[in-house]
Amino acid sequence: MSNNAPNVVMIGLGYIGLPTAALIAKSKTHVHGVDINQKVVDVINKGEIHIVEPDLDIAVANAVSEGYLVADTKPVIAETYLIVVPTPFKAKNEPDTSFVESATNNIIPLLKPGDLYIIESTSPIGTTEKMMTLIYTKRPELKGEIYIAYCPERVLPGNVMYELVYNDRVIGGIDAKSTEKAVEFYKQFIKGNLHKTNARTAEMCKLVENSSRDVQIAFANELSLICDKANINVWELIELANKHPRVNILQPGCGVGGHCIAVDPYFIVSDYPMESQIIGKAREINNYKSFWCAEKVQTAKLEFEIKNGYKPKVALMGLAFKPNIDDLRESPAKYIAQKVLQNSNNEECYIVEPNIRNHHIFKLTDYKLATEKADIIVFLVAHDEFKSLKLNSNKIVLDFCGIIK
Ligand code: SAJ
Repeated sequence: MSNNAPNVVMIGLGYIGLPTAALIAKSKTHVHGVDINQKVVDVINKGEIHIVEPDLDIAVANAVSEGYLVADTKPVIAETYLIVVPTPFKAKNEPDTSFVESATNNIIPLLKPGDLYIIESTSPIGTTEKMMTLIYTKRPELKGEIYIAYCPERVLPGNVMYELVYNDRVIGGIDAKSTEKAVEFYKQFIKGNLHKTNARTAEMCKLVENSSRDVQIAFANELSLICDKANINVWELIELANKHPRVNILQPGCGVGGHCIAVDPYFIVSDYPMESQIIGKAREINNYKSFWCAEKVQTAKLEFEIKNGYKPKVALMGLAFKPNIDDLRESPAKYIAQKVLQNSNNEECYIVEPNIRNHHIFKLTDYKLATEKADIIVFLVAHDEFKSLKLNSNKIVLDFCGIIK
């Protein structure tokens, strides 16, 4: 057990802040974790966690029991301050940096010469400079006396504890000495390479990584729409095109979900609407793909009823935002299921999500039972379980994610 004053204050104990706090504490650095939610603070101080992430439970339990991680609703004096709070959206897809601003305001009275202030939250370009101005306006005597930098994370949910250590990081200070200071800090915990740049480039780098993926998925989704009209199997087409040594097309799906790829491109589009034509269009295409899938289901139901004289039973296979996870955040499959249920004309509809036991809105059905009973089977998410299903040939199958290819 250790009682020293904290070296690090971590503001925001969510999906990234808590694993990062636990990682830093593991190297016997004292971390004072801050969250506005008292329940989160209480759970962590018991050595428990409030989010699902492999190996995080053990890391937090150890950090708390050894006295290197303490959670609180208020920051205290430290040497390094990390801002890892959400940057959500206001109306019209404009990023809301008020959490970053409020976290910064809370630590401004605590800052002293020599301190290091780092933002990790995904942020619009110029946020770090804006926070620098905020700090220096309230504490002009600190001008040039503290270090300010931006360092985004790029971990994959489900593999956070590994990727936090081994992924490369991009670190951009407001000046060269801030960059150096931040690199020295991260060097203590990170084994990946640390790449130096300025704050604006580091901010843009995070946004560009996820926008690039969104644009590539939009290309695959656009191909799927063209192929549907042209009567070409898009999965076969992409497999063949990817035989080219320098072509690597991603997979179409029922849209793009999650909290990053479907969101971050708007940070660029909202500030640079005239210039970000492809980035903006990719968002539109990927959103449209979900709408298109829902319409396809509707058309298939009507055609079935006209042909057979009775209403079809429909199985909607998958609700998660991507394969083999239980996370429904910003899920296009969930959006499609909701739309199909809204348009329902009393047909029986089986909702399937093998990674979730119960859901407060959707009544879930076992995936094998649903495919046996349904007349129309709609594959929304390419979960592994679905790939081994033996489907009766009299079923109508709408495969939006490449299960039967
Ligand atoms: N998707 C497709 N086709 C594909 C690949 C993905 O339709 O070929 C869809 C998925 O089904 C899903 C969405 O895109 O709905 C996003 O999935 P993802 O696996 O690309 O990304 P996330 O949101 O789980 O995590 C990403 C990660 N980025 C990449 O894999 C490039 C992670 O590295 C980032 O740190 C994270 O976003 C983040 O926090 O920004």
